[in-house]
Amino acid sequence: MARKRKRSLLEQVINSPAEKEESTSPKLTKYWLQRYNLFSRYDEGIEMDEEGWYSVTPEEIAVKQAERCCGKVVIDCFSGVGGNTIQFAEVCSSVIAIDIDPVKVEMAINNALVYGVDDRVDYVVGDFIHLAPSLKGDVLFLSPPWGGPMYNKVETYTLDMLQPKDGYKLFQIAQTITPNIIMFLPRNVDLAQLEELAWLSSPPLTLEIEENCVGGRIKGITAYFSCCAV
Ligand code: MGP
Ligand code: SAH
Repeated sequence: MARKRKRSLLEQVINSPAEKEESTSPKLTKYWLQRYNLFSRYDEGIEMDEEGWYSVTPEEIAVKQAERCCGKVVIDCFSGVGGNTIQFAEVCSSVIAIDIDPVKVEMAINNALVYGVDDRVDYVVGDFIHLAPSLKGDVLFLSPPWGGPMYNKVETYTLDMLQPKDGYKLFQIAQTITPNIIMFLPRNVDLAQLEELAWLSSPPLTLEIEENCVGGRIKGITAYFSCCAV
């Protein structure tokens, strides 16, 4: 009996999506080791793919970002496997979660179910750039692709390196929806460029910059733009 239980536990570990990712892609090991920082409920059935592993916002950071949006309608424009979407859904009135990759959206739906918040999220598979003219919300959250885990190989990360459009263009599109814009960016981002985004806006926007740490290590920078307090 004991031996049988041991074998089935081993099978569970080998068959779990995390172990599959880890075994096929050793470069993801460092993210897998941080899995409970990414999702505290990781063991309850969280699903990830390669880009999800290196892009998901750690839960502690996502909670903090969401606290700033209590009661609002938030558009999570690059929602990935749902690290931010879940935390927005916990405290916001509703969330529109957009991702261009249908596999990510399936995973995000599964992950929101794990956290029991799926009923407060509307999922859209699509390109944020094309969808923008039809979107309405109080706060826009942008955590776009940074160009992969090599983003930190340059000393200063400039906004033109963001994808799928450069940061200036993304910001311009975002402003057609709301002035309340939150961007999650690399820790080596050019802060002067963020200030430029704020004061070049008409009317100029307020900007608050937050350094986001987990376990004493900086993971990213959050920029909160607003015409008034978000
Ligand atoms: P990291 O620098 O790849 O990991 O990403 P870590 O563990 O800090 O590596 P170290 O060896 O430098 O200590 C740090 C965090 O940035 C990740 O947990 C993600 O939240 C975020 N992140 C990383 N990338 C490559 C992206 C991205 O392309 N898009 C978004 N939105 N977030 C990213
Ligand atoms: N904040 C997310 C991670 C986002 S990673 C989390 O915590 O899980 C960036 C995401 O942007 C990827 O999932 C990628 O599929 C998506 N993406 C890339 N181009 C896009 C576009 N044009 N429109 C919408 N999503 C896009």
